[in-house]
Amino acid sequence: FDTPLSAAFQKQDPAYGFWLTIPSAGVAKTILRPSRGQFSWVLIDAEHGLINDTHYYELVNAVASEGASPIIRVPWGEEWMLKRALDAGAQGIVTPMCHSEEDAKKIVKYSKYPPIGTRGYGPMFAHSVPGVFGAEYDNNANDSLLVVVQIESRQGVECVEKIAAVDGIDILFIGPFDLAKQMGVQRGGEEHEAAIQRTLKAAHSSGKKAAIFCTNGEDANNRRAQGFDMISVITDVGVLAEGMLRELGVARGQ
Ligand code: 3PY
Repeated sequence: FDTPLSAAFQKQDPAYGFWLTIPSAGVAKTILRPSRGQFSWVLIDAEHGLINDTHYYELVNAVASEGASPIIRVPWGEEWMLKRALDAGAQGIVTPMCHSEEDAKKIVKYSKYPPIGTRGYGPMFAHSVPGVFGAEYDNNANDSLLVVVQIESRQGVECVEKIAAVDGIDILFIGPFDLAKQMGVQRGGEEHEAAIQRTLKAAHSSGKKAAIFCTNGEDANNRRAQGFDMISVITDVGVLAEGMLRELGVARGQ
């Protein structure tokens, strides 16, 4: 089954998405509707921000009903956290702080139904999410739901080739903010950028996709030129604050 995100991977362009941190279906739809398919995915962020698992059902449905893939970032790589996000109908799961090959294997195990993994059975709402799966969910979940791990630490980068090679890992997602903090280097500095480029190369060498978080269109455009497959352009709160302040500046004649 193709989700909007996996379909976007088949085009020449990167798959663009944005970060949702406000638990509001209205916010998600307000952005997605006028974008008319230009965003193929939305990251529903339950690691940081205001979203928790009681919001998943409504947000997943809002995103899917606008033709984009709902991707949930769980707070941590715990089996029950992945299970609840998948059961709500997420088409992909992002797990933060993958530091090792063992971490990556564990995430795959938790994300897949037996015999591949140990995911418990109870997809309460996943069948009814608008769009792709319907009654075919059970038979296609293992193959079609994307397993994404974040590379955002020195340990993660040091074994990123091994992480990329793990069967069942689909996408390496760079968290540039945490990466800088965890490495103890400056964001945008030489060491930081080298770690990003190593991760991009490792993903592609293993036939996997590389994703990155950006904070504005210019940043995203640079990453597009470097060959990233999946790019988060901006966050809901970022665009709200910047847009409001920009227009206030215009109103003041600045
Ligand atoms: C990071 O930049 O650390 C992220 O995980 C994106 O929020």
